[in-house]
Amino acid sequence: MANAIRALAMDAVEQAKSGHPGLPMGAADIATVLFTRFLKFDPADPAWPDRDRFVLSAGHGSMLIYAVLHLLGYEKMTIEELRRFRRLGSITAGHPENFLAPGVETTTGPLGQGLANAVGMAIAERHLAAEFGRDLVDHCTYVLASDGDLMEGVSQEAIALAGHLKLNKLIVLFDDNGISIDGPLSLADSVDQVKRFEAAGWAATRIDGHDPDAVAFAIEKAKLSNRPVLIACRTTIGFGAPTKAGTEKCHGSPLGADEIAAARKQLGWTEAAFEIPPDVRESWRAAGQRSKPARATWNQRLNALDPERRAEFQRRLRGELPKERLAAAVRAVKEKLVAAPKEMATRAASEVALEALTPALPEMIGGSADLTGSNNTRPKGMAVLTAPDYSGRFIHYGVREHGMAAAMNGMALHGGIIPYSGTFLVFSDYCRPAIRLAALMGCRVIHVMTHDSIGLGEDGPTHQPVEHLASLRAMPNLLVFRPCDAVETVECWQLALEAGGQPSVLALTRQNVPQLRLGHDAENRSAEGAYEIVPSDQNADVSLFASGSEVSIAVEARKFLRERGISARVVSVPCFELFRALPAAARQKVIGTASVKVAVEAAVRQGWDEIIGSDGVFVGMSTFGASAPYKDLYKHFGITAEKVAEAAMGKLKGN
Ligand SMILES: Cc1ncc(C[n+]2csc(CCOP(=O)(O)OP(=O)(O)O)c2C)c(N)n1
Repeated sequence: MANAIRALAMDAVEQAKSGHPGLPMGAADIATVLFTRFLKFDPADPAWPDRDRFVLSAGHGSMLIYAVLHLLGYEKMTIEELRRFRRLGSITAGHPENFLAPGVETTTGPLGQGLANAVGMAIAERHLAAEFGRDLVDHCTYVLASDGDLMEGVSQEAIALAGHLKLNKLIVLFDDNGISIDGPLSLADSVDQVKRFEAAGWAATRIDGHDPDAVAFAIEKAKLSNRPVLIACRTTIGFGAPTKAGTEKCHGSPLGADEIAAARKQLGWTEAAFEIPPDVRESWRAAGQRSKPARATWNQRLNALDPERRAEFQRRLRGELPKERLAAAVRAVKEKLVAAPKEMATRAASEVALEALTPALPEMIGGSADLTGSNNTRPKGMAVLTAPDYSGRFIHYGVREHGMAAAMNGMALHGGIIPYSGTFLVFSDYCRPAIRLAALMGCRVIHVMTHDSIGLGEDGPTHQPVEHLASLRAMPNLLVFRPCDAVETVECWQLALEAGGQPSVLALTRQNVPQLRLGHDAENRSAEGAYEIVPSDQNADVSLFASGSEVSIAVEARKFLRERGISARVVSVPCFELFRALPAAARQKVIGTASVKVAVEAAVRQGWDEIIGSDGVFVGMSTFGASAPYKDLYKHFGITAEKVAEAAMGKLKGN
């Protein structure tokens, strides 16, 4: 049965003239034992909520999972798809993409991410089991990880968090083949992975990955563990390839016709390319049916539930929001803010929003990378998720931004949870690889990123984001929100939650900002991404565009201009991506017809030209910041109402 995986991997890579045969051939025995004896799943319902999760963290070995899904009888993974490996329009992409192939739990390829996603999946499982009971939620998360996965820094964050939280239903099978692209691992690494995992609170063992009984015994034992488990499986990369096995030569290129023919001989595999002997196919198909009874009894348990509870569980798993509860919470906060307008930091406004949103949406699981008090992500009364009690809804991720962001992806992919978390905006760089995958996969994860400009003040340029907004805005399918006051902050939270298939970043201030939205708006004015927050008295000479804390500066500049007989309007731009999604005419209406367009943002100009044009005036940053009280910094860098007004007047004169 394992040779079927090997043959399909060799054949598909050969046909595509590209791909990675080494890992599937080396890990075929491990995968066969796992999928045919342990993994709980049903090809007839790849989204069954209580299935075990399998994450191929080493995504370059994609042919392993494609072969397995095909052999098990996943309907969409046909032999034609395997023949079309890595071709445009196939579901067999170069690296596994969860949104293409049912049975693929997460998109992997960037090493280390899958392992860290799996930690999030395992957290989600424990949390939902605590909430809904083990009758409904009781499954394992398995990972196949390679040397590369374990060398990546994010793996350290992930395993440390998993060990700390005692995620005992997380089992990592390490394809311990001692080979990476450059050659033997000894060129670059001498870590004892068993000791490393043990030091992080895992149970760890070393076995022969080509001995099915040893693999089975280790998994059986792992299932009884009270800690997460590493099973280091010693394997030979490219097992079966006569001259290339055990070397980097079979890692990432087709073996070639001669080597494949010789491998077939060595493995005793007489079938033609892409053909599977009937008895082997039958055995695989039978393995695919193993968990049918388990799914049937699970369905019975689900149907026996109190209808309200069942509906809530199903709503959560579908990722559907409780629309009325959400709308009521948003309305209540907006009314409260308008009744007693306050100057406050948008990070504090976010906490006010969370105090209303999190009771209304039990699926929201918060957290912070050791900046809880600064990010304001833990509303009063939100219990901490801990190893003794997984029912808590706040996660202390530790100083592990990358691991946090990747775990959040895993939680969102698991389903039933909307993860949100916190760190400083400048450390979005530390989360970026995981945010990128969230954007690619369409995961609803919400990153609260505070201290969003030089406005954080004394901590200085190491902590002051300058290029981060532009770089995040450059990422497809990511929503970057930068609300200007408390009311916009609540609106942006609502939009982030409602964005089902998109991750969001909420860039929030450390410093206080005035409340600019003083009347109650039933509708969400931030929803169009940009809107006129202060109109001009007459036809505008100047349009002032700004985001976040700089909107109030633009409003001041408008007054300044008015005193000089110049009429200006102010447009708040809380979200470029939503604005860009408007029809051209609507966009044009917001941009307006004033001859002078000025944008103000305490960050670099990049991106603003799509609103103000290349002849527009930009007031912002072009260097790193500095360490000083924030008001001094705004003056020093010329981001003040006077400077904005002067820039507008200068341009008007030039006209
Ligand atoms: C973050 C990241 N860096 C680099 C790569 C490119 N890459 C793909 S596989 C690999 C290493 C291969 O070694 P190993 O993980 O041991 O896999 P094996 O050779 O055993 O298949 C590298 C560097 C990647 N996919 N992701």
